[in-house]
Amino acid sequence: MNQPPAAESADAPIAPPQEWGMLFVVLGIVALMGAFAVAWWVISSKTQRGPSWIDPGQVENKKAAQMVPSVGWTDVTAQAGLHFSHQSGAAGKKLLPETMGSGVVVLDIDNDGKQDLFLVNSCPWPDHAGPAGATAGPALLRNQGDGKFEEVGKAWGLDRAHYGLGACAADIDNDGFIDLFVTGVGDCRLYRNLAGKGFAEITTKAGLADQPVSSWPALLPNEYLKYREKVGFPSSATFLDYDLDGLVDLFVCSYVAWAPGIDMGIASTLTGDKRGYVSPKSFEGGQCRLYRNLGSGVFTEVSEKAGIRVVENEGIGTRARQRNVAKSLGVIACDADRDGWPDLLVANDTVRNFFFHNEADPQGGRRFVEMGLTQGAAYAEGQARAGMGIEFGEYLPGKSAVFVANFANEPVTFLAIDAAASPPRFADRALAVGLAGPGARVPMKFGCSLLDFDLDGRLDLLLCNGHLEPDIALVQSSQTMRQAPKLFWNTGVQPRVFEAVDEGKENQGLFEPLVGRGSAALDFDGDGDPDLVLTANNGPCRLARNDQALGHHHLRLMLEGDGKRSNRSALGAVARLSVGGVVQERVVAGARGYLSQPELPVTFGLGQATTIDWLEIRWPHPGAKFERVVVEGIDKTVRIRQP
Ligand SMILES: [Ca+2]
Ligand SMILES: [Ca+2]
Ligand SMILES: [Ca+2]
Ligand SMILES: [Ca+2]
Repeated sequence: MNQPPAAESADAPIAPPQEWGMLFVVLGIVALMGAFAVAWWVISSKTQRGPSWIDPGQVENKKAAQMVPSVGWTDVTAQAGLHFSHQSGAAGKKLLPETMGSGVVVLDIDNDGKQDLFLVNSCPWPDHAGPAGATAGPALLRNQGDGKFEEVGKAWGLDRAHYGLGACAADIDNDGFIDLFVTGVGDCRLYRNLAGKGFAEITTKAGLADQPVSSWPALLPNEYLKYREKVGFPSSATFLDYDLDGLVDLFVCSYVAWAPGIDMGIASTLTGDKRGYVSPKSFEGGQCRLYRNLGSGVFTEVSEKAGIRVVENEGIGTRARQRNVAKSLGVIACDADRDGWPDLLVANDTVRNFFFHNEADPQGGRRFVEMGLTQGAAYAEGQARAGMGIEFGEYLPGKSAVFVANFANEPVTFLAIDAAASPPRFADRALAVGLAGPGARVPMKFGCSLLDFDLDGRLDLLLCNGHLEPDIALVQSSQTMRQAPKLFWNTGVQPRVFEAVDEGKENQGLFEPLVGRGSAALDFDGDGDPDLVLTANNGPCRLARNDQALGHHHLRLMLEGDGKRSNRSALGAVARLSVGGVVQERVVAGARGYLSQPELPVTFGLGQATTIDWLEIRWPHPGAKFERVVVEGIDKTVRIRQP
């Protein structure tokens, strides 16, 4: 840095007292000149370097930034036997669903303690479908425990193709085996796990087949592009037990009011000559759905009654039309105010985000009240952003936040939660915590996952990125179709909590650019550290192995509800662990991020510590309190059943 001239005045000879007045004037002028010089330097260096963005905090947290661990990540996709490649069906028509897929769910299909994978697939449009049966379906990959997965989709009855987007998993009937829900354009599917031996589709039997999320007529190849009846367009979905009756219920996001004919009827261009993908702004909104699990294998829609439908009046007075607001892509169930009842946060694309507060329904049972606007969750910096994936977790001891992955050149939304306020309040502090700088702002973000990759006890943040327009680089210099994922290490130091991890050679297995969409953390190799599976749009998925060798210890918990008071998957359970006097909190939440769900077991990083102070668990049932649990030893996964 240039030394301002003012510094040179320190070398001037000491003046006699009577000349001090004059000296001060001279010093003042010199100091002013110095200040101008510094200002000029700052301005000119900004213009020379191009970016108009200065990332505050980068300097003040320099010490923490220098400590960012580089653990090494290896791309083990091929050697682990993952040969899945997503098929978007894109063939030049530029239909919106092509840009979106797809998600991944981590689940243990056979209760052997090893985490398996379900990768959602889309499919070709009717005019490019080819011979029946030629289209690749989704992939179900069983973890063999030797670092490899075997494809069991066909044997397990999960190989039927459809235009799939997202998925989520939980034990819907409390029989001890995890079940699966898959969203798709006009075709959602619910699969029951047959005692760890296969899946049976029960969409119709469960009452979900005739629902708005599942409407899609048989389409003729030469006519479907003219079809203008609205087609169910769900995206992310999650199971949660919103009324804590021990049965997991189902929340399904809805993107926009879409049909091929509506899409094709809207003019859109990126480069001026060819058709481009239509912005979600050009479509009407959709409506998220909540289905209550009745316990008899049937789900019933309770969206209206439970306050899930969000509308705005278009027009004034009696002639006003109620318009659906939702353009939802991500959902997270989290107990924002820590009253034991799970709330919902929904990331919307180009419109305000929703905060559904779980309250007692005066008519009995539970309901949600959408209060994003009054509680500070709707906007960031007063603006609606293009929200995609959403996450929730503890970023500093005792402090939790909601993270939203947004569009290219928009910061990550970081909503710090004031849980003490009733109802809870949210404040966007992305700038302060380091998630508004270029590394987090420039990429086109879809997936987001919180994971403690270095097992130091603090949750770090992964963003999975990729554009949707193959030609984007022609019109935007900051963008490319394939983009590198970003990983932010949690420094544990305020205000700037997150520092980017170096994308050097030893980390290339993670940071190699892809057209990223979903992301999910899992410990696939059983060594205790979280690995990552990333999905790509119209391309192969990636399994990145975490090669950390920091000597940090861990404790993993596989929680299981009793299936009576609490749901068997323990969705909504909270575990707290104290190590060295610092308390960490982890929640079992179901779906997280974009169209995806990570493993259900929770990981506590213990750093250098070899013993824990205590562990306590709060099971998800009304009036539950934290209860101490004794665990012998560390560096292992412990299965804990609700007593
Ligand atoms: Ca089951
Ligand atoms: Ca329930
Ligand atoms: Ca960490
Ligand atoms: Ca691992």
